[in-house]
Amino acid sequence: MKISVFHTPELVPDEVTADCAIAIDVLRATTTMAAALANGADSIQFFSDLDELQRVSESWDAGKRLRAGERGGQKVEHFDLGNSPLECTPDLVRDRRLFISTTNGTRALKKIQTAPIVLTAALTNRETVVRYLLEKQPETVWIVGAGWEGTFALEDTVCAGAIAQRLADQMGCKIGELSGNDELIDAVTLYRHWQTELLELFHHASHGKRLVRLDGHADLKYCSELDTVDILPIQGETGVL
Ligand code: 3SL
Repeated sequence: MKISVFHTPELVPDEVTADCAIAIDVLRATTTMAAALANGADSIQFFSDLDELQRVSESWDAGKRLRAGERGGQKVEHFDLGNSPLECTPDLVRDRRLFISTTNGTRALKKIQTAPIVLTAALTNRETVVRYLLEKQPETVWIVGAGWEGTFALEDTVCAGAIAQRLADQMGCKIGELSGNDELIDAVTLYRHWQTELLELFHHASHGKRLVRLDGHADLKYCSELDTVDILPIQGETGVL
C-alpha cells in the first residue's frame, strides 16, 4: 500500500488515479458525518452548492430529510442543522438523510468522488478506517485534507498522520514503506509530536481558533478524540455516503 497526502483539494490532480481516496475535514465536516451515521442517519448526500442542495433535497420526504451546513462556521439560514457533530443526536438524525454542504469539507469530497473507493475519515473514526484499509489492501490511497479555502490545516494533516501511523503499526512496517509522497512523512511526524495533546494542537490551529471565537469549545474537544465511533462513511453507487 502506498499512501499520498494532499493538504488541500486544490493540490489533488484532476484525474483521480488512486484505488481509494479519503477526505478528511476534522473541523468539522467529516467528524459530523461520522457522528450522524453512528447515531443512525440513513445516509449523507454532499453538495458544494447550496442551491443544488435545496433543489435536490426538495424532492425528498420532508420527514426523512435534514438540511445541514455552514458558511463561515455559522449555520446556513433556514437549515435544520449547522455543521456540529454534537447536533447529530440519535433522536434528530435517526433514519433521515443528511443533505450537507460545508465550506471546505464537501469540496474535498467532490474532488475525489470519482475514485473507485471513497471514504471520509476523522480522528473519531480513525480505527474503523484503518481496519477497512487493512482488509481491502488498496494499492494506492490518497488522503485529502479539506484545509481552509486552499490553505493547509493542522487538524486534517494530523489525522492523516494518525491513520498512517496506525496502519504502519498494524502492518508491522516502517512509515517509509507506506509513503507515496513527502507529505505523508510530514503528517506522521506531526502526529507523533502531538498525539497525546491533540486538543491543545487544535487550539493552535487557525480554524480551531476561529471555532473557539464562535463558542465551539465543545466541538473542538469532541473532534479531537481518537477512535470514539465505529463507523465507515463509504460512497455507494448512487454517490451517497
Ligand atoms: O470548512 C468546512 O467544511 C467546515 O467543516 C468548516 S466548520 O468547522 O463547520 O466551520
